Amino acid sequence: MRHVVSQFGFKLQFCFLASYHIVKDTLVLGVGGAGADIAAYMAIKLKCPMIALNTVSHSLSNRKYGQTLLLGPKSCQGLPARTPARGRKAAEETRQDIIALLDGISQLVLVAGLGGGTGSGAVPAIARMAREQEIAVLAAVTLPFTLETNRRSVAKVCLQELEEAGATIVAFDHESWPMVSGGAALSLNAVLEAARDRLVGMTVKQLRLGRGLF
Ligand SMILES: Nc1nc2c(ncn2[C@@H]2O[C@H](COP(=O)(O)OP(=O)(O)OP(=O)(O)O)[C@@H](O)[C@H]2O)c(=O)[nH]1
Ligand SMILES: [Mg+2]
Repeated sequence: MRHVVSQFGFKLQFCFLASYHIVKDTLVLGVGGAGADIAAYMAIKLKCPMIALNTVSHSLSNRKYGQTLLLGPKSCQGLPARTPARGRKAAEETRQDIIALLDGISQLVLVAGLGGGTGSGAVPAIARMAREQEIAVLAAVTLPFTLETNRRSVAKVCLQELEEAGATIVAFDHESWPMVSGGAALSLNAVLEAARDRLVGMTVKQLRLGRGLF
C-alpha cells in the first residue's frame, strides 16, 4: 500500500510539473466557429487561459468561452467572414486589440478548423503579428474532409502561409479518420469530437516537446 501511495505521489508531482511548464506564459486563441469550440476544450486540458475570436457576434455569447474578441466589426458586421480574404481583413482591422491580448506571453496556441473564411484567413495574420513580437506560435488545426473540396484548397493555402509565418503546425486531417465497415457507423458529431480529442492530445505532446519535457 505504501508503495502504491508513494508511486501515486510521484505521478501527481510529475503531472503538476509537466502542466506548470506548459501553461507558463501560454495563451490559447480559438479562431472561427470550430476553432473556438476546440480551444475551449483544449484550454481546460492545458489549464491555461483561452480567448474566443470570431467575426460572428452572436457566437461569442457562449458561456464556455472565458474572454472573447469580435474580429472585424466594420468589415464583417458581426457576420461570418466566409472567405479567407475577409477573415484576414477582419484580423487586420482588429490588429491593436489582438496585439494587446498577446502582451506578456511567450507561447501562443492558435486553434482553428481550416477551410472556412474566419479561421483560415485570420490565423496566419495573427501568427504573423505574434512572430513580430517574437512569441512562439503553435497552430493546432484540423483539415477538412475530402468531400469539402474547395475547403481543402483553402486549408492548403493557409498551411503554406502558416509555414511562411514561422509557426509550428500540428494538424489533424479529418480525412485520415479510419473507415468503419460492417458495424454501427460513427455519427458526424462523434467523428468531430474524436478529431478534437486527437488534436488536443497532439498539441499537448508538441508543447511538452518544445519545452524539453520528453
Ligand atoms: N473538429 C471539428 N471540426 C469542425 C467542427 N465544425 C466545423 N469543423 C471543420 O472546420 C472547418 C471550418 O469551419 P468553421 O470553423 O465553421 O469556419 P470559420 O473559420 O468559422 O469560417 P467562416 O466560413 O467565416 O464561418 C469546416 O470546414 C470543418 O472541416 C467541429 O465542431 N469540430
Ligand atoms: Mg464561422
